Amino acid sequence: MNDLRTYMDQLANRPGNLLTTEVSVDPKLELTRIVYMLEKQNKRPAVFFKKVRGSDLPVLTNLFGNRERLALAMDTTEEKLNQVYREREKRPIPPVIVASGPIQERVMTGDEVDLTRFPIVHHNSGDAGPYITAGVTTVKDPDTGIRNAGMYRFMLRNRNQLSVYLAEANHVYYIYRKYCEKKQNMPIAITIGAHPVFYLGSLSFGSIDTDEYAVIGGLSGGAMQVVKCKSVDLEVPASGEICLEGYIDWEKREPEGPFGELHTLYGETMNQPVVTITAVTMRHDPIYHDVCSGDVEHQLMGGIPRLGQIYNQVKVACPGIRDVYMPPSGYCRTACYVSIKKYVEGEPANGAAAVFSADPFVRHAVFVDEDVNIFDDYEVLKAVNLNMDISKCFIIHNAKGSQIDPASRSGVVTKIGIDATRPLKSKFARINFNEGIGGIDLAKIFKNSAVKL
Ligand SMILES: Cc1cc2nc3c(=O)[nH]c(=O)nc-3n(C[C@H](O)[C@H](O)[C@H](O)COP(=O)(O)O)c2cc1C
Ligand SMILES: [Mn+2]
Repeated sequence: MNDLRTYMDQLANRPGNLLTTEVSVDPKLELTRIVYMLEKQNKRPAVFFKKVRGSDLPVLTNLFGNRERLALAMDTTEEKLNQVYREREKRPIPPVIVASGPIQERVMTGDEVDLTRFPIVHHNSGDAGPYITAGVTTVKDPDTGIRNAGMYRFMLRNRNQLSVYLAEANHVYYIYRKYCEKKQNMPIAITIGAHPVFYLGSLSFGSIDTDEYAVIGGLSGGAMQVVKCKSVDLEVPASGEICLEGYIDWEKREPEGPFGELHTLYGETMNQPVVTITAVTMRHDPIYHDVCSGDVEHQLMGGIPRLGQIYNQVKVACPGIRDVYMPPSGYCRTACYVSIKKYVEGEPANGAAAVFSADPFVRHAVFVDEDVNIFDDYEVLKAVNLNMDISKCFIIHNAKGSQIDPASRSGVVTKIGIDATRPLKSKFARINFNEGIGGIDLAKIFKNSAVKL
């Protein structure tokens, strides 16, 4: 796995993909407004703010703002991104431990820890405070010792404490519950800033027994080099920028939020665990990485890693599956489009059940025939409007969803599988609009028309 800087150099050679500025910006609201303004103009560059008020560190944000950059992170093209991700995900490569790495060039412990010196971004005015949004958190299952990684947001509380939101659907929540049952604090390591493939792999949607570091190795085509943390029994990428080491208190829960969520609405204040930071390690000149919340990048980057697992599970129900996609119109979470070559009637209902089992966040699973382009909402909607028969829709009540989904009741949702495929045996034949047009010359026919063609 390369480092973040190598990747930024690659971006610098791709027009429209990396903007930099030396003008000092405020990490409270101003920084995010700049990204949102660019977004409104349909521009989605990563933005590198070299000077940020109140901190010595620069901030990189919106790194994952388009699929082109996500594909580049995986050394592939946008067209092949989904397929490449799910294929490489199946070939994990375990990490190797190395003696030292840039992420530990500087080490601060005890009273030296001061989180307020980082340019932690306050994204939106309704947020409860500044939030770390681009941290990959690593923990270990206390029973199996298997490593788990994922992205969870952290609210700044004071010099050495954060609040963390652990969604009940995620592995980390189950692991945290195991520690609580043992009345033990859960050691954690938060890596801020690393090559984007590290982020994409941490978001992989495999089983709880999968070590996401091995997935990252598989995605990048080589073992990840990791260093042992200084104050906890965990490992982090040697080539990372910043690491916060500490633990989640098994007893303490305090109000966290509101926070402007990925679907652009503010969530409710929730009682969530408290994190104490015991050590900070970083490079001599670290880059602080941020993900712009409520923005396309949050939706896009989290969407892609979910698709591989959905694909695999649906394939059991629908052997003729072609591809899956979670469109930005559903915030890359609530809706899932699946294209299949249907061999047997009923496959879409079984397939929808598979989608829901693979990803608790999906509420609407839409199945279409293979000739429908699932990357085009309009095409999918046309298939729904033409073929959907409500009596054949598959509804599942009271299922596990997402607490921050506005349509959920404390995380419990009702889901629908929509069969928008054509019946295998239909009495309706399709019009062929190309039939017999070979000999027709429009210019000749309308040569004398009052209004020209
Ligand atoms: C930018 C971003 C922010 C996220 N924030 C959170 C969060 O605050 N809490 C959470 O539980 N999941 C959050 N997620 C989703 C998890 O990272 C994701 O579901 C991951 O696969 C969970 O891994 P795990 O099941 O191994 O714990 C976020 C994802 C992204 C892309
Ligand atoms: Mn996991």
